[in-house]
Amino acid sequence: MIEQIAKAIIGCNRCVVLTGAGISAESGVPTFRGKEGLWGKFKAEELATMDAFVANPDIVWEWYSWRRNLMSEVEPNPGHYALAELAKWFDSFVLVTQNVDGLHRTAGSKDILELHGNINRNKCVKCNQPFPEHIEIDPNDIPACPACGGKIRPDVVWFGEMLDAGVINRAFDESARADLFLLVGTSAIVYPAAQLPVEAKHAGATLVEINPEETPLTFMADFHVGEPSGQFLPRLLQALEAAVH
Ligand code: BJW
Ligand code: ZN
Repeated sequence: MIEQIAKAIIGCNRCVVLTGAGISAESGVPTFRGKEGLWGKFKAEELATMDAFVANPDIVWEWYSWRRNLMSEVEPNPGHYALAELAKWFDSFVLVTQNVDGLHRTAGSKDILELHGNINRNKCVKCNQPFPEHIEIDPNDIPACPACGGKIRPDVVWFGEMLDAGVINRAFDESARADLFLLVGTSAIVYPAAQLPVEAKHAGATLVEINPEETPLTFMADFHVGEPSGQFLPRLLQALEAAVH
């Protein structure tokens, strides 16, 4: 199948990739769902919502501080590096990620759309003004916004919150124009991100899903690769080289 996928890719000019927590799993970042997922231990609704932050800002910050520390210690894996290298095969290559860990940038990817923000940034919960990033937050002494006194929160997108309009609109535009869409390491259940591959497919793109598990979108994929992305993506690069030499 890998040769078939390589052959399909060589005919394509515009690629959009959507990644989720699974691409960073092999770097040691826990995913959200599934047996080993983050939310097996912590309840999502209790942590990744504005209601949770208003009720228990200290608990929410405990969780984010723990994840920040964890993410500051991990490195990109072969899957991230392979995606950075894959860009050279296309006229246009846009990497849309739901992840907040910044590992695609560290791996050298260029055109990145971070749909759910970045865990290293901070902002005011009331007026949204940015607060300096990479500042360690003490969950028991959360800093106040210099402009309005609101509590500082991580600059990520919680359930029930709108995604940045410029970012999500560009992701939809690029998806509608793509001739190849790679869906990598996401459970494809969180919207609007999970709508992007659907748009691409409806506009005629070839859809390739790379995920050891099936998802609600597997049925519409032209190819489903049931392997970890850190193993498959480097092999895909080799198959592309082999196909043109
Ligand atoms: C591997 C692997 C390996 C493992 N290789 N693969 C009802 C009530 C309220 C809201 C809604 C509702 N119905 C719909 C909504 C909308 C809601 C939504 O979609 N909910 C669904 C759960 C139903 N969406 C929103 O609220 C969004 N905003 C919005 O819609 O605005 C409009 C609106 C306004 C007001 C009201 C309602 C709507 C915002 C969504 C924000 C999501 N935020 C989070 C947290 C980000 C910050 C943080 O990191 O803390 O984003 S939640 C979490 O899920 C995180 C992720 O980015 C996102 C997606 O998860 P992902 O990445 O797919 O991870 P997993 O763990 O689910 O999957 C990992 C996959 O990897 C698995 O499939 C594995 O098999 C695979 N894997 N190892 C390859 N080695
Ligand atoms: Zn403020």
